[in-house]
Order: sequence, then structure tokens, then C-alpha cells
Amino acid sequence: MSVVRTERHDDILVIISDNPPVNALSAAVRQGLEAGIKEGVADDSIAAMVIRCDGKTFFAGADISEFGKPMQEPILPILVDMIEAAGKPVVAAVHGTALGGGCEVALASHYRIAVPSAKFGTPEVKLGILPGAGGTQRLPRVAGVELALEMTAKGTMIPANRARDAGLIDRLAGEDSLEKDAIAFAREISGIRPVPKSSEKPLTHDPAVFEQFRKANARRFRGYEAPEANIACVEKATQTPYEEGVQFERMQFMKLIMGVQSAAQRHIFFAERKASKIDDVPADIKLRPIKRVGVIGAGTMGGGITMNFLSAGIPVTIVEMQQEALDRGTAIMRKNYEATAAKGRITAEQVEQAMGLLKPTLDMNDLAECDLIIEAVYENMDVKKEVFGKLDKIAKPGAILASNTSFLDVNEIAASTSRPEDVLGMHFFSPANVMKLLEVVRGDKTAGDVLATVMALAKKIRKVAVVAGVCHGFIGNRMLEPRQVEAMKLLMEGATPEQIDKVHVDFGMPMGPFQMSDLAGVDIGWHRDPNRIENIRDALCAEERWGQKKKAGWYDYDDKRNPSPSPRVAEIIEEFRKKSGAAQHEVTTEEIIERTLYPMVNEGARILEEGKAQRASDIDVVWIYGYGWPPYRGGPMFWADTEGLKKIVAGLEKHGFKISALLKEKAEKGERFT
Ligand code: 3H9
Repeated sequence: MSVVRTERHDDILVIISDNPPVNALSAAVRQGLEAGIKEGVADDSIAAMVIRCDGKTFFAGADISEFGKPMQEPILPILVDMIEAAGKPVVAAVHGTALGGGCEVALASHYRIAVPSAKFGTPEVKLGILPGAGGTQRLPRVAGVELALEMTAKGTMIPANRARDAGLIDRLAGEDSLEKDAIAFAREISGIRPVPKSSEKPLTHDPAVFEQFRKANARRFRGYEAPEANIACVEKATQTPYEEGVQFERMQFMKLIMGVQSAAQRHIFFAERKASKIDDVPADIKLRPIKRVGVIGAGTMGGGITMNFLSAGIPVTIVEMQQEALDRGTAIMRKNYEATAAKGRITAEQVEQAMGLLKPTLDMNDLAECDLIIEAVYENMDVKKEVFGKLDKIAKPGAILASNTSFLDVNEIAASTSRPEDVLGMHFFSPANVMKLLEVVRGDKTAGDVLATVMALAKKIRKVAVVAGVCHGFIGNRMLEPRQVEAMKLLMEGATPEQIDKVHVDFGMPMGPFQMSDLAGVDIGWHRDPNRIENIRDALCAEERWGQKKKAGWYDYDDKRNPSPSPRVAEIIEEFRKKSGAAQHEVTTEEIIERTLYPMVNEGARILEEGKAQRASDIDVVWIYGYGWPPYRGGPMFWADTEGLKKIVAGLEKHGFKISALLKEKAEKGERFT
């Protein structure tokens, strides 16, 4: 059966797409739309046409899975031109999200009507491309240059009321009467000639807008190719006739779609969605209901974790040992919500709603009513085991017991209960209310429904969750370790912290290993004995150079936390170099990459080899959402594929690393990880 059908309502032809889940504009949909428009044009008894979609949304864009394959006709740019050239009015009737190519179909239609909950966007930039079906040329003509820049170069999605104010929607429909209202609207405007065309609308603008926009977003766009291409296309729309603008857009689109950055960003789009799937657990497994969550510990981590659930409307019982700590934790949560409200992102009412779902208590027995209990106490095995032993006695049967450990053995923690099948790890990243990543650590005995319940819950609290097996540091922190070890060795051999950090920042990371250590605290995991100085870090800690919080760490900091290279750190490093007698040499950028990034790929390969990650793309998701790996490089495993695994192996061999068997095998066979 065709995915597009037509229905006649007297003189109005309604063209309906039904291509679940998101009505992506696949070849079959494009062909169906073309046939529908032809039918309406050819029939003299048809006065106007309406395009709408069944299911949860209007077209969410081109079918991304078709990219990189030979394109079947009609291609989207031709189809949208055909809609605009129909000669009879075409009304786009929008619900859900009109995104990318979907927004372009709406823009090429002569009129747009939408339900109040609809949203419009051109998020192609997040896939490393641009709206390549006339979107960069029609959007500024319809909605103005400033909004077009915001939507194309930043990928901002706008709600229906803003779209109406901007002229992107001609009329709002009733939330439940879109088709009826669209048909009535189509009939109302059916006699208007000439039909209004977006491509012919005059364009007024202030030329200074482009430079201002580039400047204001320079940091955000650093390293990416697509934002500038989007800006250039919108700018072109203001300088040349429509036809020339579209040609320019086409050239830019082709350049981007064939590039590595777009391949990387598209990889991440699918990787993120694949990560939520558990290979050996049926997709329709019955989930455990989670009506109330318990959190043990109201410190920075416990508070951040709690906020995720409150924001999603899930009540939380939070437990602390001392009233003071409980009050402090509760006050910080309120302060965070109020700060968000002050920025206009939530209302004062929503602050009260969220805080109203919080039940602070000093009594652990109150956790008996919770369906999921997350422990966020001190990172120490004995402490965790004691907590889980207690929980075992308090929690109701079937409750899920989770540890927020970032390194420890979840199997050992589970063994301190009589119900290891209900235990798993939920490793949130700090600040837990902000960071998108959640590593869900599957113990040897964790039940399938427990894992599936937590993965589904993660989506509800808007996290990107990845399943990890039990091993030291799971996926992310385990791969971080070889990077840190090599960075320290490089210091001894002649590199400086600034040099190593710069290579990482130039690569696209938000910060390098030493900047990260200063932010997190140089003293994390330090033995706290100032007289025991075995390495450079001990020496820094002994002098209370604990990082940004002390205004001194690997760098010196001023009152505004601006870093500068530290002469004292240089002295300490020099002392250690002399003591060790390590040979010095000039360390190059290439060597820093080979010795700090290649070992991460090597460790990632070992993680796969041992089955501690389900798939290479999951590792990429961890690094993108947990550690700020630049999305335009697609994550460490995708990046390794683009570098070439033979090159990675050769680089590792050159520096004497022991190479993962899987990495070696793939390199020899000319295979990829992703
Ligand atoms: C474009 O339009 C280019 C044109 O300008 C130029 C052409 C010349 N294609 O996200 P979900 C799948 S570029 C194919 O979990 P939600 C997705 O993989 C496009 N598949 O649902 C998943 O599959 P599975 C510009 C797609 O409710 C399933 O649908 N548009 C596409 O959380 C459900 O997705 C975009 O970038 C697609 N376009 O969110 C919009 N979209 O079930 C991309 C989704 O097998 N899409 N799938 O894992 C989105 O942002 C979200 O999917 C949306 C729904 C908000 C629509």
C-alpha cells in the first residue's frame, strides 16, 4: 500500500502521508506527494490542496538513512519547487514537528496552518548539513533574516505561536480539528490569485546582522563547518535573486553532505538512538512501574540526580544523615531551579511544582515506599556495601537498587544484598542535572526488566543512556585513564601542561587533561599525606594546588578564574624530570595525539573485546555526551575509523603500546568499528 493517499472533500484534495514513525520524506513519500500534487493540478474540480500527515508528526525531514546512497527521484528540491509551482493553492497542515525537509515542504506550500502545539525547525546543522531544498532561501523571505539565522545556523526549533508572529504560519488551527480547519482555510483562500510564493517574497534586512551573528556565536560554532555554510546561504539570499541563491545552497549542501563532519554527526544521530536498545532483552519486555524514586545523599551528586526526576514530575524521597546537610542540599536544589526561572526557562509555578515533589528525610526507612533507590554516597566499597545491606532490608520487593558509583565493582555491591538481580549502576555525570550522559551498569545478575526499566526511565528524564558492563571505570572513565597516564609521562619527557591542553582544545575538546583536572579538583583520589610525594600530582597537592577551587592547580588562576601558565608548576615538573633522569625531547602535536588519543581508541577496542560495551557507537555516545568529544569528529571509535585503523595501530606500535587484539584484527582486515 502507498504511504501517501489522497482524499477528496468536495473541491479540496487532501494529500496524506502515513510513514511512521516520523513521516520522514523517503523516496516513497516523495513519489506519493508528487502523484498527489499532479492529481490535484490535473483535476479542474479541485480548487485547492492540503498536505497533512497521519501519526505523531508532520514530516520530520528528509530520510536521513537515505543519505550517502543514490537518490531516487523526485529529489526533495525538485518536489518542493513543484509544490510551489502548482498554480492552485497548497496548504500545509502541520502538527508535531515540521523539521528540515518537512519545514521546507511547508515553506514551499502557499499557506501554512498549524495546531498550537506544533513546532517548526531546520535542525540540519546538527547533522552537519543545511536545509538543501530551498530552505535557506525561502525561510528568510518568509520569517526574516534574524530568525532564519537562528533556525538554520543554530538549529533552534520554534513553537507555533512564535512561528505565527514571524509570519511562518498564516493561521492557527484547533488542537483537535486540524484537518477540518485546514480544509475550511483552503476553501477560503482557493480563489486568490496569484498564489503567494515564498520564493518571490521581497527580502529586507540589516546587512550588519550577519557579522554580529557570527561574532556572537563564534565560540559555539568553533570547529564546525555547517553553521558558517548556513549563514553564508542566508546571506546569499539577501544578495542575489532566488534562483542564484538556490544554486549556491545546492553547492554548499553537496560539499557538506560529502564531508567527514556530516558523516560524523549523522553517525551520532543514529548512535544515540541505537544506544537505548539492549541487544539480548526483548524490546517488549514488561517494565517495572517507577512512581517514586529514592536518593541517598543530598550532596552535589545526589541533589543533581534528584532534580532530574523532579523536573520530569517524578516524586523523590531524599535521605541524608544530618539535618544540616539535608537542608543545605534542598536549598541548593531550590536555588538552581530559581536561577533557571530567573533566566525565563521555567516559570515560578514550575519551581514550586518541582520542589513540591521532594520529600527530604533523615529516616532511611522512608525509602520503603520507593520503586527505584539510587545511592549517591562517598565512593568507597565498604560504605556502599553497608548502604546496600541496609537497603536490602528496607526496600520493597521488586524495587530497583542503583549505585551511582563511577568506578567500583557493581557485582560486589550487588552481592551485599539478597537480590542482586534488582541491582545495577546508574553512573550520572557531574553536574548531574545538566549532563546528558547516563552509564547504566549491568551487573552479571541484573535482570533484563530491571535494565530495560532504567533505560526507559533515562529517556523520560531526558538522558542519553548507554549500557556498560562491570569493569573499572566502565566505558568513559576507563578510557580516560590511559590518556591521563600518557599526559603525565609526556610532561616528564619535555611537554608542558599548556602544550598538551592546547592540542586537545584544537582537536575540539572543551578542555585538555590538565584543565579538566583543575576543574574537577587535582586532589580527587589523592592520599592526603603532604609528606608522601611520589609524583608531580602529589607535589601539587602537597602545596594545596588543588585546582580552580584554590585558584592554583596545573595553572594559576585570577579572581575571574582565568588561567595562566604557572612558573611554580614548571619548577615542580623540572625537579621531577631531573630526579627521574628521563630523556627529554621536543614533543610534537602529532606525538601528543598518538600518545593521548590513540590509547583511548585502544582501550575502547578492549572494552568491545571484553563485551563491556554493546557496540562501538555506544562508546562514541559516551564520549560525546559525557566528556565533550567534538560531535563533528563522531566520537573516538568513529574518529579512529576516519583516521584509518592501520594508522592508529602503527602509531601505537611506534610508542610501544600493547595493542588490543580486536583493533589489530580490524586493521589487518581493513574493517571499521562503526
Ligand atoms: C533534511 O531534512 C535535509 C533536507 O533539508 C535537504 C534534502 C535535500 N530520517 O528521535 P526518535 C527515526 S535532514 C530517518 O527516537 P522522538 C529515528 O532514527 C533531516 N529516520 O523519536 C528513530 O528510529 P528507531 C532534518 C528518522 O519522538 C525513530 O525515527 N530533520 C528521522 O524522540 C524515532 O525517532 C531532522 O534532523 C529522519 N529524518 O523524536 C529531525 N528522524 O526507532 C530528526 C527520526 O529505529 N529527528 N528518525 O530508533 C528528530 O529530531 C526526532 O526524531 C523527532 C522525534 C523530534 C522528529
